[in-house]
Amino acid sequence: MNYFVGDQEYFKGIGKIEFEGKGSKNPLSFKYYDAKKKIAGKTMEEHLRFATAYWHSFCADGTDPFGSATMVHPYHKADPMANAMAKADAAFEFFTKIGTPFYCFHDADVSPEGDSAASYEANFHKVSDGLLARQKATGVKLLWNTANVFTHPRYMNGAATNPDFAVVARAALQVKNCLDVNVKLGGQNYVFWGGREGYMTLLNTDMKREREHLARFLTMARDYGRSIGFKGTFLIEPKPMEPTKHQYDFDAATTIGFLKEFGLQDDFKCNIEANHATLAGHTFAHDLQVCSDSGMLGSVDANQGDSQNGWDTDEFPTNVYETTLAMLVILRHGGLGSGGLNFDAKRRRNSTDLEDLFLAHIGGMDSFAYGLEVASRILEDKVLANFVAERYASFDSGEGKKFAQGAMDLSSLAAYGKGATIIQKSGKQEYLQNLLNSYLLG
Ligand code: XUL
Ligand code: CO
Repeated sequence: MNYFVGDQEYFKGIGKIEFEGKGSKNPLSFKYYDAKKKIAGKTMEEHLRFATAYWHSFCADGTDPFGSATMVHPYHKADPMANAMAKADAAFEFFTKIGTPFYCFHDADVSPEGDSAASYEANFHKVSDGLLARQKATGVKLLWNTANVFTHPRYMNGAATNPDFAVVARAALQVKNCLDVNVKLGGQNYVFWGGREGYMTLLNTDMKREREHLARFLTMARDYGRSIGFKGTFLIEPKPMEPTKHQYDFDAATTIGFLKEFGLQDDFKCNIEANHATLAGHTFAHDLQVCSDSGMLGSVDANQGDSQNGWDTDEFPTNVYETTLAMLVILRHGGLGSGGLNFDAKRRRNSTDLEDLFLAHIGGMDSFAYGLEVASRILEDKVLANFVAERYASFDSGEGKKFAQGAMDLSSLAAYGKGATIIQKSGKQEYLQNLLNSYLLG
């Protein structure tokens, strides 16, 4: 069987990546990710809902601020539209071989803008017809798409928050087209990441006005999306900084507050990226938990940062401690719903073999599969749940219960406090960390 879609195979010599188990020495095989294996009533594939990110996998060429391209794409063509179609062939060949059931893209990843707004629209609709045909041929689905309203110089002062109305409207043209394409492709979510929605200095910025414009823009996008039949979830992807100094969607808590302030909480949830959470000074699990507690956990950009480097290094996730803690939150939440785990991650710029893209995804998929298995065992045994329930038990009966139910005022609470006996109780952090390790190390 051919696992590629077009006439040409781009990832030659690499077939479908299979589960071979942890004893396998074959680097091009899964050691833990067994798509059809059932865990707590669902298959691994259903729990994890992996997606490949188009931009890092098929567009990025290794360029960094200090060096030029290191990666040669075998599908590269001089003509921009021919290049877009060949890239789509390579992308769907990859999705099918690696076995990610979903993919994600920006408009600019899949389609050339051309030299006018009209060519942008025409090209995008032509390429998206090609993507639809490839989705039908392979069964791969769109987890989400988004508008790239941050790379082009016109967006240097922002997109929806640009001080120039003409630029705000030009960004709307892209978002409208992206929503049209989303509905055409049956997208399950639609993402807003505000890379340039923020500011560099307050000296030139009316922050109140910019936040209001952002909310107005998102409301218009929500209304347009619903009017054309988009039934999925709108997602905001928080990030504290980079490229702007202060981004308005700093972290999950800030974003949820913003959505509630402007009445968008019923249509929008968060897309939590691990390396954005750590850039904001949180752990990945913290931002997932904040979303879960507010019913706002939409989807995940699965990657990891570097604990010595401060910035968004977008590495493939390999840290099974972190993936386990993340899967604990996700399982307790009841799963990702229409969201998924999108590898917003790039191989290093000196990982230049074609097979490196496969190895990177295999590592990420195995790390989350391992995290899923461990987290599921911990939840099944209720070891953490029982400990935490016991820790808060004083709110389950008597005066504590009255407090929790809002049946006390400050005077009665203070009166209880006057006579209360306080017994010191350990938080047992080291005990719990050792327990977690005993599950992780099997
Ligand atoms: C940038 C980032 C984006 C979004 C989509 O840090 O994460 O790729 O995921 O625009
Ligand atoms: Co991201």
